[in-house]
Amino acid sequence: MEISEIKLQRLKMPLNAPFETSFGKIIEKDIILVRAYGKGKVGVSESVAMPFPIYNEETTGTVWYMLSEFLIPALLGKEIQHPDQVSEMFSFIRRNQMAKAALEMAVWDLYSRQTDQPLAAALGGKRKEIEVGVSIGIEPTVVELVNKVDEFLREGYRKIKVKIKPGWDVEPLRAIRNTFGDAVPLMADANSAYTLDDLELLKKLDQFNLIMIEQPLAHDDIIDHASLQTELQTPICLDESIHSVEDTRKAIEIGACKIINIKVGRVGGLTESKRIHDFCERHGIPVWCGGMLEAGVGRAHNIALASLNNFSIPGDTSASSRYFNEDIILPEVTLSKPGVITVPDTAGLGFELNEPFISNLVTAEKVFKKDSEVFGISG
Ligand code: OSB
Ligand code: MG
Repeated sequence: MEISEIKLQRLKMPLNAPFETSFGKIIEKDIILVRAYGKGKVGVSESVAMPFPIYNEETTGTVWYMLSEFLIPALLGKEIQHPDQVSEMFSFIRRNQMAKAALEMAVWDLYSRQTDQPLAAALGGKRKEIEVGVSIGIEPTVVELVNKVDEFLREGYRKIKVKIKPGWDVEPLRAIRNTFGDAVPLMADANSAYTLDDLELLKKLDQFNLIMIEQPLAHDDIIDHASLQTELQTPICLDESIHSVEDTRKAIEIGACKIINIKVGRVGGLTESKRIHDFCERHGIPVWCGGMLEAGVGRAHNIALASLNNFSIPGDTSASSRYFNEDIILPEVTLSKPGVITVPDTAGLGFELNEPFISNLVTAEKVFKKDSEVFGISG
């Protein structure tokens, strides 16, 4: 396969409600939609970087820059046999996983459309449907949080994840357990808001029988997480600390976690996601598919990935309506039954772009062609 043309579009998309975490509040999505063209087909993907470097060091702007200056030139016009080669072609560039993923995922979609198979099948996924959960931000009050949990449990979501931070941890978790009981699959995500100085507080969370606690300590740490895990009954799940299968191996080797959250953007693409999945499967470590408040294209990629066997814990890929009044794909992502999303069985992502809606959201556009002419309205 050869990629003859790539189009980038930067889109601003309103969220239907602000989403607050320990690192800050997100009020709108600022994404880059990537289209890769080859042999009459087009593959699409979506950059998941935030507009500010608060979850990791990348931003929508740095992804645009890395794609334009380095990644697209490295790929355009090159003959490749399989999308697994793309991450190799990008390996000379340090880090910038979200930028790399944005392009690599479009190539995966293009490949699966060209070979006329669902992306899930191209990745080796066997599940026909995936169980999903929902991630709930830090709410203004415990009552509002409990109401949200109630709403999502009624929709049948199979896992409730709540964001925590110092001062918003024991009380909200206790309220949820007191209201809904011990059977609700519940977890907490701290987004690196604690240190080992908070050990006594973190130990108190064991009483809530959480499925896991996600990334309690620093975004760049595995050592302290390993010490913490020896003190906690609750399994630790790593998110921010894991960027590759090598990070995964080291974290598991030292006992820093018992579960891994795989985000395609954070690890540089679908090939690396699969490697992490396979490594964890061989080592008896369950994985689940995390989210970055993706619009539909990113959501569709997550659904395909989560069809792999070792995605045995419900992920964060909720229905489009969780965050958006209208989505950039058609049909939008819906629950086919309570807490379940059906994996599409048509070629590629199995969703089409909602072009009229997208054209209203575009703030910048750039087209790259094989002969290296660049066209764009801005950059
Ligand atoms: O830590 O998992 C996270 C959203 C943005 C950045 C980081 C995270 C999240 C979420 C939301 O938890 C997951 C989703 O619903 O997409
Ligand atoms: Mg997280």
